Amino acid sequence: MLLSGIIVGLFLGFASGEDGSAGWLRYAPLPHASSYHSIPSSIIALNNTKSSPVYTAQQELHQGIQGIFGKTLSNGTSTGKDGSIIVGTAHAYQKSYGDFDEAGDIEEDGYFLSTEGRQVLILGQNERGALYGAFDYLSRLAQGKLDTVSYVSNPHAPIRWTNEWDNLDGSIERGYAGPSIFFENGFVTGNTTRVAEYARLLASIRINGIIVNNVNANATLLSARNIDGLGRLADAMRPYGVQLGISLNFASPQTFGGLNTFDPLDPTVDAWWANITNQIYARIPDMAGYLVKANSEGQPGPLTYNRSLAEGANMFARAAKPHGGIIMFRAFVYDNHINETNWKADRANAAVEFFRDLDGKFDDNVVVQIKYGPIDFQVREPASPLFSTLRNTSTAIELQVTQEYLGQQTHLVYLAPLWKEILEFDLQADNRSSKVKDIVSGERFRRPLGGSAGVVNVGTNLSWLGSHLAMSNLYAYGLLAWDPALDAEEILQDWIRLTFGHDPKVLETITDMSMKSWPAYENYTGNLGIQTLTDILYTHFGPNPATLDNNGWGQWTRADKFSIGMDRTVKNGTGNAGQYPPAVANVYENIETTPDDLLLWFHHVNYTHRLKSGKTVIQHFYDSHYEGAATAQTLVKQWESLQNKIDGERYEHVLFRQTFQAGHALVWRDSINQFYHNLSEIEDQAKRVGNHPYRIEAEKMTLSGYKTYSVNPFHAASGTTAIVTASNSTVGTATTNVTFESGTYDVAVNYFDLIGGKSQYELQLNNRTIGSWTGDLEDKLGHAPSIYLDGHSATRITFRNITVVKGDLLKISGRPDGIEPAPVDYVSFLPPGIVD
Ligand code: GCV
Repeated sequence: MLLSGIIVGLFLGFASGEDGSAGWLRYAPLPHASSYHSIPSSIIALNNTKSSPVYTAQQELHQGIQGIFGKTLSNGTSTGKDGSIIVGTAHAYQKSYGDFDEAGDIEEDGYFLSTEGRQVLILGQNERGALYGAFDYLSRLAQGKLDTVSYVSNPHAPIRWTNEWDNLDGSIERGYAGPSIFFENGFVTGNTTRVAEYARLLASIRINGIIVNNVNANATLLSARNIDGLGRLADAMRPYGVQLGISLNFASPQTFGGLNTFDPLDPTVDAWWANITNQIYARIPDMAGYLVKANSEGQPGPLTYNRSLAEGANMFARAAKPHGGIIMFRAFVYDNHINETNWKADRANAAVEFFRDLDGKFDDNVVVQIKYGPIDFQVREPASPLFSTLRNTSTAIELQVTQEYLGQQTHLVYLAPLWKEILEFDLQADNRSSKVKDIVSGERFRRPLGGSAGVVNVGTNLSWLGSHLAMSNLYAYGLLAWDPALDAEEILQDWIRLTFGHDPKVLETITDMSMKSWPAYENYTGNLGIQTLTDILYTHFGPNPATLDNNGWGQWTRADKFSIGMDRTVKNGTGNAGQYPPAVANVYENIETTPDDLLLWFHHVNYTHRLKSGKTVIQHFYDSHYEGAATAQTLVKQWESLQNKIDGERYEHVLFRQTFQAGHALVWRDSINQFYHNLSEIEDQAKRVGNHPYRIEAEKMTLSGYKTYSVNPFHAASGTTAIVTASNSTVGTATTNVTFESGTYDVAVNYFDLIGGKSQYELQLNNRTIGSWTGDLEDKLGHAPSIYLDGHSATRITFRNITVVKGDLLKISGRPDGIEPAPVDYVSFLPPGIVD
């Protein structure tokens, strides 16, 4: 073994502040680095062309070993290979040194890594594979995994892409980390530094393609200036083996090209696409391909001309084929004007209905890209039945790293366990093992192409995703795209060691926080398969269950006074269960065999229906919202236990978000419980819902310059009412005498923080200032903000350990700003251990 050493008492040093821009590629010094012997002394790179991923690998190895061990390596020569790291393609190695046993086992993009003997061998099937091997080796070193290894690693699937929903004006649809790194003011950005850094991060998790612009695509991307700009992006990414791809607007020949049609069977349209594709490939010969969203959510497509979706996809396929380009054609096609009064109508049926008859009709360079569930990145969905419907078509799974419906990076939700449930789900096509992961790899139905697309939406924020902890999702996405059999917790722990160091307490704490984060979020947002009960008509962030119904979007819950859930059975409902192969269909058709966590996805039941746990549906709703929100409170304490073990900058950043999450989880809990309590009129057996003994409602205080305000939706405010300043220029005050017993309390204020103003608040007890703050969360959090008092803007600030004397005068002063009228909902006096 070339490297040896014993790791004792691993405590990693860190810089006093880290901005997160290095992600997991920090190459922080390994504790006791000097005790390691036999660190390689040189690197032999088998290609020294600067744009080559092998050259990049060499640079990365220099940087990594310098950082981890403080050792400067020399560039070796092919003759003196003892003590060297040899990195390059297997082919180049064979030319210089002769054959090696594993050569035949390495597949496209794969690599061989060996630390046996007197050299380290990192040999890729291609140059990109060599770079992946170098990153893998460095990851092992950085984690102190210094055991001798010798293995081949091959990808599970050839397509491992990210999708970025970046608009040309620099905004990002469903992006929560600042503006685009790719575009600004209608054009490709002039500065590609961050693009190269992003490609580096992605290469280290073996992602090989990025679609750089929004699927809701702007045709002006195809201007000569932008094509040249795309070329610069591709140039920046090429040394990392990451290929560029773009989203296309189906109507481009007409809206941008000046033709009078975009009919895919019109020869002039065909010629137009061939011509523009040739121009793009002339600038970017290794472009990955195109992504197309057609006839979905108002986007143009072939259906306008009564052409099939396959005819539309194949038009692009013909244009890209001579260049080796791939067409990712999205299955996210549905009618968003369906009618809820029709019991049989169901958006979840759309993908299979649109694509079923097209199976086998796509050209062989087309891949149908399918969102993991039948609706849209909800907190829980069953696997899309389209995966098992398309047997003669290549498919890919679309996952979302950006947390559109999952807290928008202000709530910690580690997503690998969710993705694993889908990837490992066995659709049992033809009663044979048909796991989603093996379908999208191409293996199950013997398709030549397949893989994954992860919607990431990084921004210019130095932390990439706006939250340091959210980066575990990007890391996990890449590793699962490479090997979906990996364990979600093991992936997480590698990421933690690389991102935060080796302290066992740090490892244990962030593991625990992350692993319970998805169940907690599901518990306080939407459980039993009812979907994330967010506001689907506005920002997709806070609670608003009523918005899921009574509109054409088809994310219905069908909740009424007595019952809830979508009946998707064949015998009585929309028939969606029947879209699955029989073995799975039978499970979902039958209420007894449907797992509780998908009960309301497939069945419409009374609130008093008993779950397998013996609880009623409504009591389960109440209880799990309380449980989930309680877990969110513990995340703050867990994070605080890491103070001094994490650098100050990242510690404070995460603490701020965890504190926000804890407050917003309470907003979710109370809002959802209040909504269903109001609708069903069924009491919470534990008498918690609507009963808050530690609160003082702002509207019950003595108001001066403040007035009461009925919040919409009603359940977003405690007692349905808040207070707002009477004008947008006068300070308001709300006062009352505290009736709680004297003692020490955490004093929490729930208020609403709107975009469009930065109100200032002061909280006093007997003219003693307890705290003051500004309503400026829109600057501190990247989530989509709201201009209303609602479940998105509702938030909490807490002042801890306040000495209170019964009868003290409580006073809140609010200075409005802009459109924000310093809104306040309530004040809680929380005895130790109570959260209300
Ligand atoms: C890019 C959902 C999102 C949209 C997104 C769309 C899609 O509807 O809310 O923002 O558009 O999915 O995936 O195309």
